[in-house]
Amino acid sequence: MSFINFAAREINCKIVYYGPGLGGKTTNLQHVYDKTADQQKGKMISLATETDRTLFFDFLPLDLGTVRGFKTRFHLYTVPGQVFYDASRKLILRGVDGVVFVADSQQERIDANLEALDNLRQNLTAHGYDFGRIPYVLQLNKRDLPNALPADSLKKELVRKSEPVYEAIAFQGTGVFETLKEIARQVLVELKKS
Ligand SMILES: Nc1nc2c(ncn2[C@@H]2O[C@H](COP(=O)(O)OP(=O)(O)OP(=O)(O)O)[C@@H](O)[C@H]2O)c(=O)[nH]1
Ligand SMILES: [Mg+2]
Repeated sequence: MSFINFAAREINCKIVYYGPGLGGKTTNLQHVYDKTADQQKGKMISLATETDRTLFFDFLPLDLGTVRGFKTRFHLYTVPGQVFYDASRKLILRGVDGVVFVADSQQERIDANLEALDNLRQNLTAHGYDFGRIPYVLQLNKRDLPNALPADSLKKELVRKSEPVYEAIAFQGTGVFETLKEIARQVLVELKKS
């Protein structure tokens, strides 16, 4: 639910990067942070284990211009992908305006992708969101790896509602901003309806 602060003429939107462990969610945010000008971004906050797995979340505030005189600020979050952190994932989805699902293209991660996708739908439902209607983008990450499945077979398994799909190599930055622009666009379309 985007939060509109009339006094400050600000609109705050929340985008959550969801997906299986080690799929590249944190890497997406890191790339956005690295390539965004200082005046457009706030501090990136990461709560991670000593092996760089996300423990609770990553957080990055971004200013992406104005809509009818209101400054639009996007708060990007990632969830921890490891299966046993479900309580955190659920909490982080609270108030979400748009979801990016970062899938791991590797053949051996197909079950992990499907499990994370089911988990996303369950947690959205638990918060009263309709998965069919929430702004949503599917990112197929790790396209550089030799054991990556063909994009078409991944789409067959993972596309749920004719959502836009982007191929990515997050650690090189490929596809990262394309994904972000599309989810931001969808969120703004919803905002203009309300
Ligand atoms: N080969 C390859 N490696 C990648 C790519 N994107 C990310 N990685 C690597 O995959 C590993 C995991 O990336 P993270 O961004 O930490 O994954 P995550 O989804 O945040 O993982 P959790 O926090 O545990 O849920 C890191 O070593 C990244 O450098 C990619 O496109 N290709
Ligand atoms: Mg992470």
